[in-house]
Amino acid sequence: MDRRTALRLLGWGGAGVALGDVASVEPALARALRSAAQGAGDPAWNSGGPLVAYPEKLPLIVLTDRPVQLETPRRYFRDAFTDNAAFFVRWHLDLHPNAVDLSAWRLRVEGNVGRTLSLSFDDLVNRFSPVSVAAVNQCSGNSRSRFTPRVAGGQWGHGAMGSATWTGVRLRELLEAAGVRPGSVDLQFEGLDRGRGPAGRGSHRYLKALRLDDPVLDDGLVAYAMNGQQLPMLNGFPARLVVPGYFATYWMKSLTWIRVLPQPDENFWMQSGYRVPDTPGGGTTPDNVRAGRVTMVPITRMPVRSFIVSPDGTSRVPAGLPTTVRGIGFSGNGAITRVEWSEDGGRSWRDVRLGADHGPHAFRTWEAAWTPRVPGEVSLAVRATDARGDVQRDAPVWNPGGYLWNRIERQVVTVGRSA
Ligand SMILES: Nc1nc2c(c(=O)[nH]1)N[C@H]1C(S)=C(S)[C@@H](COP(=O)(O)O)O[C@H]1N2
Ligand SMILES: [Mo]
Repeated sequence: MDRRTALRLLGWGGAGVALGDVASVEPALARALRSAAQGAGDPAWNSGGPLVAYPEKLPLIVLTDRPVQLETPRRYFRDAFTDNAAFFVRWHLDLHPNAVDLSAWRLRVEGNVGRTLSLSFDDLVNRFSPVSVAAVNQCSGNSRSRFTPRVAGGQWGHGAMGSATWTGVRLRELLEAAGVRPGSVDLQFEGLDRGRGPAGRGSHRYLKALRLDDPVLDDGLVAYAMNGQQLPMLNGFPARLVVPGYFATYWMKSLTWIRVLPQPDENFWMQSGYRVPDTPGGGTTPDNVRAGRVTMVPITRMPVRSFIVSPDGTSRVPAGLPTTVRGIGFSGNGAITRVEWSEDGGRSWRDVRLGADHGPHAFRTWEAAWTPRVPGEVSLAVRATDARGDVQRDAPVWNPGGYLWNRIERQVVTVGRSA
C-alpha cells in the first residue's frame, strides 16, 4: 500500500502526517505509513507530497501530476551522480510526450541558416562525434518553499536537482553544419510538449532562447544519453539540450526544433517567465517589486550551493563515537574549491574532505569525520566556495519568481548517550 492509499483509508487528504499520529492505528498500517514517510525522506528537506512511481521512475515525491512534477528524495543525493530513475521531473504544459516514434522523429535546425538540417536519431548518434559532460540540472525554483513571504509556483524542497553524465553532440557542431547566417541574434529551442500556459499569453508551446554571442553555447550539448542510458521519457527522450552551469529552464526536453532568429526571442517564457532582479545575488523586496523599482533580467547561472545528506536527523547519533557527515556541493560559476562544515550552527567552521572531481559542473561529494561530544541537539551547517570565489552566505534571498535560493543549509541532529 502506498502512502496516498493509506492516507485515503484514514480519511486524511493532505500530506505531512506526524508519525506520532499513527500510534493508535492498526500496526501493519502504521508500519506502511512509517516506511512511506521515511522513503520520502526528511519532510524538512524535501517537499511534503506523496511518493508515486511513474514509468521508468522510482517512487518520487509528487508536486503535481498534470503536468508531471516529481521531486527527488534526499537519500538519492549520497552519490555524485543521480540515478535516471530517481532524477526529478518538471514540465510546464499538460501534453508532454509519453511515447516518441524514433522512425518519424527529427531534430530540425532551421531559421536564419544556410542549410536547414533535419536529423534522425541515427544521424545524431553516428554523423557527429559524441562528447560527454557531467553537469547538474537544477530547477530555478529549487527550494522555493523556503521563501518568506511565500511566492507562487511549485513549492519545491531541495530535491529539484540532479547530476548526470550527459552524452551527445556539441551545439556548436550542429550550428556549423547548418551555417548560421550573419545578422542572427538568438537561438530558440522547442520540444514536443504542448498545452495551455497562462491564459492569453500565447504560451501553448514552451520556448526558450539563448543569445548567439553567449559563451555558454561553447559548452552546450544536444544530449541523447544520460548516465550511459537513453533518456527517460519524463526527462526528455529522445534528446534534450544541456547547458552546463545554467539553470534547467534552458535545458529543453524532447528537443525537436533549434531555430536561428534574426531578432531577440520575445515569447512569454523569455519576456515574463524566469526573470530575476538585476541585483548582485538576484534578491529584492516585495516593496521594491510593488513600487516597480526592480529591473528584471533572464536567469542564467546557478549560484554556489551545498547540502548535508547524512546524518538526516531521522536517527540519533551516539555521543563519543566517530561518525561521518556527508553531502554534496556544486556551482554554476566554476568548480567547488572548498567546503566547510560546522557543528555549532555556523559559528565556527572546519574544512571537509572533498570527494572525486567529476568536473566543474557536476556534484562534488564531501565528507567529514565527526565525534559528537555531548548528548543533546546539535545544529550542523555547511557552506561551499566556488572557483569564482563566491561563498554561500547565511542570508535568505527573495525575488518574485522564487529563484536562486542558496542560503547556508543546516541539519539538526540529536546526539544520544552511547551506553
Ligand atoms: N520541453 C520542455 N523542456 C523543459 C521544460 C518543459 O516544460 N518542457 N522545463 C524546463 C525546466 S523549468 C526544468 S526545471 C527542467 C527539468 O528537467 P528534468 O525534468 O529532466 O529534471 O526541464 C526544462 N526543460
Ligand atoms: Mo525549472
